[in-house]
Amino acid sequence: MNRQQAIRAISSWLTDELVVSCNGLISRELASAHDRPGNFYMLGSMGLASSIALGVSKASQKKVVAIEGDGNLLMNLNTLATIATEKPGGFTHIVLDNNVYESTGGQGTRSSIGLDGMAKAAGYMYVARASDVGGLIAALDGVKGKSPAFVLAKIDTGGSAQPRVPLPPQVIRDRFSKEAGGLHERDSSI
Ligand SMILES: Cc1ncc(C[n+]2csc(CCOP(=O)(O)OP(=O)(O)O)c2C)c(N)n1
Repeated sequence: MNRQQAIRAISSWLTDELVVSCNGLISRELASAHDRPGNFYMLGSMGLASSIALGVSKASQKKVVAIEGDGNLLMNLNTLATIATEKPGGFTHIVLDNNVYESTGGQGTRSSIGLDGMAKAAGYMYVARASDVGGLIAALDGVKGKSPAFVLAKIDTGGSAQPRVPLPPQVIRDRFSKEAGGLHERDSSI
């Protein structure tokens, strides 16, 4: 399974969830395969997709999905402890693990320690691992309301390289906020 196949499988599983995806090739692939107002593409900093998703989950009634790479999760491992402790409802955390920082040239990460084991130790209510498309769909179907849920998709490197997300950050923010029920308005009134 490569990134494109994994993103397509995730896209076919999605219903009306809000999705926060990490920077780099993962957001490019999602924007290419399944762009929708309910997607928030983190264009800049690494490590923040799941933390942003947690904040969104606390401010919205909708279910939330975070999609990030192994390098992104390793940059902010605290997020596992925070999400498991906060216990958001309807929260699914998906990691596409290719064991490298592919977006910047394929430097190796240290994901072989087992990110799913870390999520389990942190206290996620559901943890599954998949390495092919059928397994990924089964892992996602297994979430069934268990939250927070963690799905580790082992993916191969390579596959298509999509163009940059063709939307300005303000457009991504504003349409996502509207879809989420006004996160932006709520934040700016604090
Ligand atoms: C704080 C920060 N450090 C470094 C970068 C450069 N950078 C962008 S994407 C990326 C690799 C992301 O790796 P991973 O999450 O494993 O996803 P993959 O690229 O393999 O799909 C790096 C190092 C960045 N954008 N922000």
